[in-house]
Amino acid sequence: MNLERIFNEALAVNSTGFLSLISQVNQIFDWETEGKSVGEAEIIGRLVQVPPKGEAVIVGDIHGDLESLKHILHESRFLEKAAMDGHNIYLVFLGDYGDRGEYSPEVYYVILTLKKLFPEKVILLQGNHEGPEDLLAYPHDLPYYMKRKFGPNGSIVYRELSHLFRRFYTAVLVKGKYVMLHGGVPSEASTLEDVAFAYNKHPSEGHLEEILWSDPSEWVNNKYPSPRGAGYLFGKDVTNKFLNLLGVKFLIRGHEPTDEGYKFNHGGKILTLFSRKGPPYYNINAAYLMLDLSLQLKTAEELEEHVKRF
Ligand SMILES: [Mn+2]
Repeated sequence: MNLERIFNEALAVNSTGFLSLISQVNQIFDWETEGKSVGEAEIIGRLVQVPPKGEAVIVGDIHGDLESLKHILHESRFLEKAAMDGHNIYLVFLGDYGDRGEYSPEVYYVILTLKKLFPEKVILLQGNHEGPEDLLAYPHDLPYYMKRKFGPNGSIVYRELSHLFRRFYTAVLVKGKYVMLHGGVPSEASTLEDVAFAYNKHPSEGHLEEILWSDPSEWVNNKYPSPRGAGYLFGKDVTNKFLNLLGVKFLIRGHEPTDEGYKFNHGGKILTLFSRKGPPYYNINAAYLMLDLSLQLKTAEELEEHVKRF
């Protein structure tokens, strides 16, 4: 399967084809259950624990920008590498695949196809645009784009896809090195299980709201209600406590538009990736990360060398 073919399929697919892909990915999530190893990764609740070896391509918000997604997959050579025997490579998406870009259905089609082709290598995280119905980002244009693409069947495709969102993972942990999630630090978390099992509770009662919605701030101690209307702005103290709890050096997240495609916060301990271009953000650059997971990176400068801007 080459890249061109996947993208052409995404443009040409009908509602039956899309529904069949959703059902195949549902089956993959049925196999990837608690306590089970998926390849070399271990599943704890909805946290994926990955051993610190091999390569990882880490992608921030795509928001319906099919061109940027194609660029990242092409430049990173993910498909070729993933098809090579014994080549250890992960492709991690930090969530927010749709909305705010007109190719939202096509982007979901591509990422689900990648999951179907390489279930052990592709990790799909949940963003606030894949959140529960009553805590969903607004505007949420995906249902509109689905109807435009599939006519009346668009609402069925949307319903099935939104059920699938709730099975996406919450976080990735690379032991001793990185934690990856969509938005921010669950400030009251005191164990790894608090993160791994956050999906069990309604976001407003547990940690999921902060994971999906929060943003780091340089001017806040502890936390302050977010102007987004959900989650918090959180300070460096909250970040340090969380990184110590998990025994990792860096938090890698998406969620926030940045002009350069990436930014660091909290003394270089948080890296934000924003991997799409175009309206409504008009950022000059977008970026993703390509990492050798075995490297012992200590400073933001060392991590920054692996950021790919475009
Ligand atoms: Mn977001």
